[in-house]
Amino acid sequence: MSVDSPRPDGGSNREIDRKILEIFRSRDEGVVSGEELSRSLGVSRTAVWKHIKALKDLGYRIEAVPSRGYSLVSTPDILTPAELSSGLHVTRIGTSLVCTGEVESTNVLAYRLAEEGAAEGTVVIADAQTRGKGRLGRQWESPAGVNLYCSIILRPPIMPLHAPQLTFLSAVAVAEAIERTASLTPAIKWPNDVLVNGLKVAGMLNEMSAETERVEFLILGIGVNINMKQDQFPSDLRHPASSLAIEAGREVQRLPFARALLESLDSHYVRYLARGYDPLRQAWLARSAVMGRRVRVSSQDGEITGTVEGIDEIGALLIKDTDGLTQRILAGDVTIEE
Ligand code: BT5
Repeated sequence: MSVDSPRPDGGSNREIDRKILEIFRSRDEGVVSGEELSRSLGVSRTAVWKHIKALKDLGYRIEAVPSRGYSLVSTPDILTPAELSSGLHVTRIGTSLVCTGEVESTNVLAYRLAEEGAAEGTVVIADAQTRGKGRLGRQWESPAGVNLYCSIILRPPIMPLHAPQLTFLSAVAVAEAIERTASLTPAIKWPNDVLVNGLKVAGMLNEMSAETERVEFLILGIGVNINMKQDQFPSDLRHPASSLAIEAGREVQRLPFARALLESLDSHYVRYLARGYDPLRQAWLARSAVMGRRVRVSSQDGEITGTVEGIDEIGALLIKDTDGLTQRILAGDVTIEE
């Protein structure tokens, strides 16, 4: 696993931080001597001390245990490559992690890295976004320290026509991560808003660079409201929104959530590459908030009202309209009517 990004405090040598944390966690009592750290890592005692200090600055509580060494007392809920990759079981998505403090938009950064040749599965995560992007030029409110903002670089060997299939990957993985870490019941609204108790807790923005016959890369942008408070939401919400913490009635740790998300993304993507779209489509349908429901869809072509019959082989929404005809919707905003 490569862990290769500048860390939020501007330092480098993250690999050593990661190893230090790994050594602490491999101990039952959690106490490790400075000498042992220095020997295992092949660096001087002074270097060990500097790394311990840097970890403390990031919020790790590391205490000196007289005449025995150091003890890791607690871990902050910060999204760093060292923490994310600790105990992470992935083979593609999340094998390279880029974590930064504040960025304009993780999608913009991921797009640039992809143009520069970043590998498939590279994940860009930011603590805050100054100009988080929603769909169609809208803004995504992205305050610091509370939520997850991430973008995944994929290079699937598929035609651009089939790229919308992968938009479902994010929604299914977010829904699974919510089930696993927040004990809530999520539902997916087409194409890929994730709702809890009918309120939007996550949004996705996918972007693509392609030639006629070939996808060069896809960027899956995922924003999840994890611990955002009521007064942090914009007042002009398009869809009633909430956060996992508000719905669960307790704080939700970002780290385990992000790990669960990456593992779900990875396993569904690996399966997609091996077995195609159908398992993903089934997983999406199993969590759909719109199947069989009466909905109104507004798009560039106007509005259609009807009952949702399913999604087709490229991800278009199928609606039986009021005249009994099946309409195929490729893009639009869905409102559930009843
Ligand atoms: C979306 O757009 O739902 C896509 C959001 C994607 C955000 C992620 S964060 C990581 C990655 N990097 C980016 O720059 N973007 C992606 P849309 O369906 O157009 O919804 C946008 C609308 O939702 C806004 O116009 C607001 O009304 C509302 N909104 C803004 N911030 C929100 C938030 N944090 N939670 C819920 N609703 C929000």
